[in-house]
Amino acid sequence: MQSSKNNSKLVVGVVLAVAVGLALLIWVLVGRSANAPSESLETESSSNGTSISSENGNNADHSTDSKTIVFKDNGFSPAELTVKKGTTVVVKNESSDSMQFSSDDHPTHRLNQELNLSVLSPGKSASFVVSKVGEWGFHDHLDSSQTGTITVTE
Ligand SMILES: [Cu+2]
Repeated sequence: MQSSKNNSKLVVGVVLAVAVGLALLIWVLVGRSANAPSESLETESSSNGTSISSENGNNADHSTDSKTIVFKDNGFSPAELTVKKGTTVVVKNESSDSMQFSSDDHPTHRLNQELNLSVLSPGKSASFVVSKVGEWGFHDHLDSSQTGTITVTE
């Protein structure tokens, strides 16, 4: 009798354990499948959100990838520059005189007019974005002996 009681207790215990195990398993599975879409939605939406903003940020960073040409009393530095199409080229006047960054040819500046900037006093800078692939000569319009070349690639 005692052993059968113990056996039935054991059986009840095993059944309970299995039932609890199954319940846990179902809970986990249901929880996962229920969580999975919402999680992926959340990550999708958040990754979309962040990817859009970060892509925009990155694209902005990439598209506003910028190179600087410094103009000093001894000329342009660098005088020869290769950049990708879409690059912003910043021209900074660190010389002691005003200068005017201009496309060749002097004095008409028609080779690539996107390079033409207005006069920069000492310490000032300005920029332009290159969109035309090619090799473009430039000069300081106020001292046309100062020259350089921007090569724009795809
Ligand atoms: Cu000129």
